Formats: sequence, C-alpha cells, structure tokens
Amino acid sequence: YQWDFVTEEMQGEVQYEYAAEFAERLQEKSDGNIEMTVYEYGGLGDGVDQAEQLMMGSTEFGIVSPGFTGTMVEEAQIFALHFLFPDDIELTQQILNESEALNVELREKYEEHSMTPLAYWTEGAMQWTGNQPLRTPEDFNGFQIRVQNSPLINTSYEAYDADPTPMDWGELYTGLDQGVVDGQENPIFFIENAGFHEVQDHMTISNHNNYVAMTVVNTDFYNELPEDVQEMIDETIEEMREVGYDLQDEMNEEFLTVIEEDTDNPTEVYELSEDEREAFRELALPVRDFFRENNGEDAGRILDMLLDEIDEAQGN
Ligand code: 6CS
Repeated sequence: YQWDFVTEEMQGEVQYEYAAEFAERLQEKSDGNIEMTVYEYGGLGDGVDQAEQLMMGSTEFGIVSPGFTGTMVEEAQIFALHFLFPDDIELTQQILNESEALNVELREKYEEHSMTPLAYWTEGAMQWTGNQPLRTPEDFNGFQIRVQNSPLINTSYEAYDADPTPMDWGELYTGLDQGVVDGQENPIFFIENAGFHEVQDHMTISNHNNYVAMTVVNTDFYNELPEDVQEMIDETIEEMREVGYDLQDEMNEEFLTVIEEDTDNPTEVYELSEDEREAFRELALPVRDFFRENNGEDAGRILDMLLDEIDEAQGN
C-alpha cells in the first residue's frame, strides 16, 4: 500500500510529528507493506482544502481541526464552545478518548461526509494574543480576532462583542503584522512556532477552550480495507494517544518559556484569574443554546451526552 497522510502543521510541530510516528509504526507493523507520505501544511492546500480532499478520498489519512469542517459538519462545531471541557488537560484527553458522544455519535455525523474520525486528541489549551491586553470581555469590543472557518467560533466571539474574521493560518502572520486582524487564539506551542508572538505584544493565558485535533481516514477507503489492516490501523491509533498527548504537553511547556524569554520580541504574558475567566464563561454559556438550536437536529442530544460524560469524568 502507498497512502497519503496530510497534516495542518509543519515539521517539528505536534501534528506532523504525530503523523510521522504513526506512519513509521504502520510501516514496521506491516513489514514495509504500508508506506505513507506525510505532508506538511500547505503541501495539499489550505485547511479547508485538506478536509475536502479527505472527504473525496483523494487523500487517505489526515489530521483535521474541526474548525475547518465547521461549514460541512454542523454538530462538529461543538468544539467551538468555550469553557466546555475541564481545565485539566489530562482529564480532557481521557474524555476525548472515551466519549460516546464523540466517538460514536459525532463520528456518524462525520461519516455522512465520508470522513471517519479515528481519534480526537488535544493539542493543548488555547490562549489569546493581541496588540492590546485581553483581560475582560470589554477588551474584545470590536476586536478583530482571526478564527478558523466555523460559524460557531464566530458566535462564540460575538458573545464578547468581538469581530471574528475567518482566515487560514498561512495568512495569519502577515495578517497580524499588517493589522488586518488584531489577534488570534491557539495553543502556546503553535503561537511560538508560527511566530505570532513576534507580531503581537500580549499573550493572555485564558484557557478558554481546548484545541482538539482529529485523526481522520476517508470512510469508504477504510471500510474497504481487509480486516487485519484495519486492526493494524486501530491498534496504532490506540498507541498514538499517549504519544500525541506527550508531544503537546512537552511543546506547550517548552514554548511558554521561549516566548517569555524572547527579548528580541517581548510579549507580555498575563494569566487570567478565576474571577476574570468567570466573566467570559458567563457570556459563553448561552452559546450552548445557540448550538442546540442551530447546529443540526442532533446537536442538543450530542451536547447533552457530552456534558453528562464530562460531569461523570469530573466525579460530579
Ligand atoms: O490556527 C490554526 O489554524 C492552526 N492551529 C494549530 C494548532 N494547528 C493547525 C491549525 O491549522
């Protein structure tokens, strides 16, 4: 077999390193019968193009951020809800691994579009950057924040009276530099790797959302594979859960220090207090109702299932 695996990031970053390791393990397990070409971001187009190619089957495997399928799979916009997952990233990963709402129900929604999410995994908590301090919802009034192309991400920022602007990340460095947008959200490792901190003066540790990525396979391609090959893939997916977790954990920690110590590009790092976060949470909660009403017939059911699972994981 000769398959393609597309990622949304560059060599050295979490998604690419995950994909390279995944490919290596499959090659070994199959005694060289499975070979994969791993693509960096841009190799096959932008984030939305990549998702479309996976749906069409011209690419077999990929890592996809649900934000780039926001206009295709309505219920998948659930990941755009702020303050949904626990602050504890390890617990969040456990929920992503075990959730029936995601691994059964949402998977079916994706499969209607010929994409099978084999795993959901965290790339870390998201933080804000801007050229001004971002500490209160008022700071977001009229603030042009770059977002991925998902309507519910827009709604989440409109709840703070911000002005969300969908853009692919390939244009974001220049966009921030030239003031086309005022700020953005991402996990710390990515902010540093993409150099956003070079063109932003402030970073707020807000932990307002969790960055979820999905390991995805084209549904028809996967279903037509011999059972033993499917099993090999599934087994590798299981092994990769810990690898992916550790990759983001190490990189998010390492690059926080790099940002803090980069004297050539000083960035003021500010961590929101729990009270400050509460002000955002209050405004974010009603977006859940918007999701229930506007994101497909099963949005409410999937959200309720996930909320129950989150409660249970937190021991409530
Ligand atoms: O902000 C983005 O669009 C990019 N962020 C991450 C963490 N990975 C790839 C994605 O496209």
